[in-house]
Amino acid sequence: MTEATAYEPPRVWTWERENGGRFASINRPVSGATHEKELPRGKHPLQLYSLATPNGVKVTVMLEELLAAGYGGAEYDAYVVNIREGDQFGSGFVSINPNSKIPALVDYSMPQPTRVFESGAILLYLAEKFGAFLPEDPSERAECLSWLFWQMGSAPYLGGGFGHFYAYAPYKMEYPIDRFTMEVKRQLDVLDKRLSENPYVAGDAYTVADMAIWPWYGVLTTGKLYEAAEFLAAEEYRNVVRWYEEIAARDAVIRGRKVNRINGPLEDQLHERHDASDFELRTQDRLEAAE
Ligand SMILES: N[C@@H](CCC(=O)N[C@@H](CS)C(=O)NCC(=O)O)C(=O)O
Repeated sequence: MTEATAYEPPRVWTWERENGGRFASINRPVSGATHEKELPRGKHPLQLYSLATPNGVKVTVMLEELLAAGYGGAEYDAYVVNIREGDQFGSGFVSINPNSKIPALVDYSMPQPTRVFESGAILLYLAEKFGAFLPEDPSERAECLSWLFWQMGSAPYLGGGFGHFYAYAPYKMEYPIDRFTMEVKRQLDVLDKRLSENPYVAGDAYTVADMAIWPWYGVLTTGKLYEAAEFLAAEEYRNVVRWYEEIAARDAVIRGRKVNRINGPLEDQLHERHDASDFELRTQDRLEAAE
């Protein structure tokens, strides 16, 4: 192991505004709004404020799956929250998520508008609201919720740990990359073993647990997340790859991945989603051609 530059922590930490990391310009050690900005509101009961990151995609896939399954009440308006530009610190967004992270949802079909933040809470809220993608049998439900919460507890090691130090930190450091690579490979192995015995994470049925885990650990195996597939020898997790490919081919997943996407091919970017026809008419390639 190479010797790192010695860092002696001061007695009390102080905030240096520019530490060089990818998100250094927006990250702060305090919470709350930095500016006044109302949230837009569309015509549907469900209003989503998000971005097509792995955490955002979980929710747009769930909403598209609900609509594909015939739950018309899941119609939604989706707006971009550009976290690189600090939109998550606008007063309207902070009022629906005091933690200033996407995704956040407001359900106006309730007696009082109901805010939901944390992607796992949103998936569970929608699954319970519509009675879908969450098993009813108590034992099967427990298995599904165990994997849903496994994702919520595990992904910060993948994103905030591995992804940050492998892809975003201003320079490569062996110790944290080594430590988090070990943990992420262990998590992939947990998942691979589970998927060697079951078609889906919670068992025989496709559930919110798959929707939560897939955008992180599934997409990781393709190299599209942190460009790390080769480094992690991701192709060795054959059951995860099989499960990734099967879910990637679902129509609702293809649609859900496009919503609130502001990077990549223009035909895959649907910045705002207000209607099913938007996938045909309002992706960025169409909008820019019409200008
Ligand atoms: N545990 C949260 C994590 C949400 C999260 O980390 N969102 C990121 C994007 S994937 C974000 O909004 N980051 C903006 C920031 O940290 O300022 C969830 O699952 O909803």
